[in-house]
Amino acid sequence: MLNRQQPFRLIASIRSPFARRIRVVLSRLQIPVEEQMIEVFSPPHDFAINNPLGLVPALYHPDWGWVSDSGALLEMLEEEWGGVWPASNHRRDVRQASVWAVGVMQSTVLYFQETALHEFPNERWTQDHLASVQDTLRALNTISPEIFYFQSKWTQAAWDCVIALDYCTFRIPEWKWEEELLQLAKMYGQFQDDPLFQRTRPVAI
Ligand SMILES: N[C@@H](CCC(=O)N[C@@H](CS)C(=O)NCC(=O)O)C(=O)O
Repeated sequence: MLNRQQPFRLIASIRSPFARRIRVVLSRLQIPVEEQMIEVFSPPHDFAINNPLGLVPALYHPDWGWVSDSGALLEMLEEEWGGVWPASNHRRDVRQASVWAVGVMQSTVLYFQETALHEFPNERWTQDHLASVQDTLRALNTISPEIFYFQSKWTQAAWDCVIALDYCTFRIPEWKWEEELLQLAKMYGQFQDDPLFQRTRPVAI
C-alpha cells in the first residue's frame, strides 16, 4: 500500500505533451506532487541514471521507485487511485481515443524533428508524419461526444485530445486544423479558460 501522504516527484519539461498528461491527471485526482521542470539535455543525475531512455515524464515515489512513460503511469495511477478512466461501458472507447491522441502527439514530435531540427529534412517523412497527425485528428473529430464528456466531467480522452491539439497548434501552426475539425474546435474552445489547461500550456523559449 502506497504512502499517500508522501508526495510524488514528477520530472517533466514545459513543452512535453506527454508530461502534460501526467501533470493534468495528478491534479484531476488531487494527488500530492512536487513538479520538477528540467531541460532534457542537462537532466538531474538521479533522473539520468534511473531513466536510460532520458524521456519525460518520469515519476518518483519512495514506495514505487522510478516509473517513466505517460501510458504506464496512467495505468499505475488507475490501479492505485482509480478515476483515470470512467467506470462504465465507455471505458474501452475512451482508452482507444486516448491512444489516438497520444499518436498525434508522437507524430507531431516526429514532424517537428524532421522539419525544424534535421539538417536535411526528408520530404517523404515530413508528409508521412503530417498525414498521420491529420488522419488521426480527423478520426477523433467524428467520435461520439460522450467519449469526451461523461457524468459532468471531461474524460482522460478529452484531456489527451486537447493536449494533442495544443501541441499541434504549437508545432504545426501552418495547419489551420480548427477550420476543418469543427467538433474538436468546439471542445478545444471550452478548455481555454480552464486554469489547469492554462497553467500547463507549452511555452516557447
Ligand atoms: N512514450 C513516452 C514518450 C515520452 C517522450 O517522448 N518525451 C519527450 C518529450 S516530448 C522527451 O522526453 N524527449 C527528450 C528530448 O526531447 O530529448 C511517454 O508517453 O511518456
